[in-house]
Amino acid sequence: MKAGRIKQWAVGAAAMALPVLANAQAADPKPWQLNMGRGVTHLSQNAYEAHMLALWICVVIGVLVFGAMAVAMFKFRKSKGAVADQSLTHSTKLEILWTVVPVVLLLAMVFPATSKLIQMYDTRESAMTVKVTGFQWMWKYDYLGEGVSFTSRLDRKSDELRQSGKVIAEGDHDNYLLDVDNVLVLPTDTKIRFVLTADDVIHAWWVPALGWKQDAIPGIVNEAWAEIREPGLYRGQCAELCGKDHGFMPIVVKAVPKAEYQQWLAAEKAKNAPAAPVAAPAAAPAEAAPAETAPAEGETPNTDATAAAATQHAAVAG
Ligand SMILES: [Cu+2]
Repeated sequence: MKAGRIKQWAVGAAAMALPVLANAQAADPKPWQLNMGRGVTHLSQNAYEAHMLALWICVVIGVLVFGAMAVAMFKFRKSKGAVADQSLTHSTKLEILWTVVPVVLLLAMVFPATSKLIQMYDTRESAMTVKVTGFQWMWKYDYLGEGVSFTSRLDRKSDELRQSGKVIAEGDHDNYLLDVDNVLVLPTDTKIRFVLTADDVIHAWWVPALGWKQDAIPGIVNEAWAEIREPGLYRGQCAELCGKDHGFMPIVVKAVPKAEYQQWLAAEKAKNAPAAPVAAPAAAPAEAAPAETAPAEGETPNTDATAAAATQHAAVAG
């Protein structure tokens, strides 16, 4: 029992040390990972840098403060005959020092942090928009302007395992509760705007490798963006307690090179194609024709995605 636990700790410590030694954090969080990862986007790199700056400032402060305390306690201990100094009740010099130093430190952190936050909210000049809608308990993705949309829910194997009542062993599933049936396919090196909303309760869409999480709130459209640098599979989860199956609505993003994405998109469109000719003649009586041109015009500028999102949202709800 005891040996088993020691082994467990040893394995954990090794797993913890390995990424540090290799100086390479994988995009997805790993068990026993202590530091945050760098992620695969510009924004995640920004978050990592802001975090490391604050972390190192805290480390230096910690070493200085606890070091001074340790020295004081050891050097001026009672057994050595130390007597407490009761005369120091006020020192203007010290007060100025311990006001100025924190102000300088805060300023050193606030300027880079602010510029990073501004970048984070700048969704202009994005090449495409994906609408993310949270449902109890799955996600729906709409590639706005492309006519491609699908839902993404927990993979069947995870679902069966979780409902089987058995204790999950290591070999049962490679990505237990972190796999989905339909992954969100995105192109790399492309500025992708996300508009996020929800159909029922508040959810939050979170893929750590992208560097942000954003609330998905019914009746509100939130924005975010990502430009993924490396192709790969990035996993995430809902990050807002949204009901009993909150833990069972994972997210999987598959980032592929642009050409591959275009192929995938064409294939998805082809899948939906057979339905289109059937719908078109039905909605084409003479009088409907002018009305039909209006939404087509509105669809072209990307700026109107909020309205488009609202329309699609209503369609989903119905
Ligand atoms: Cu949730």
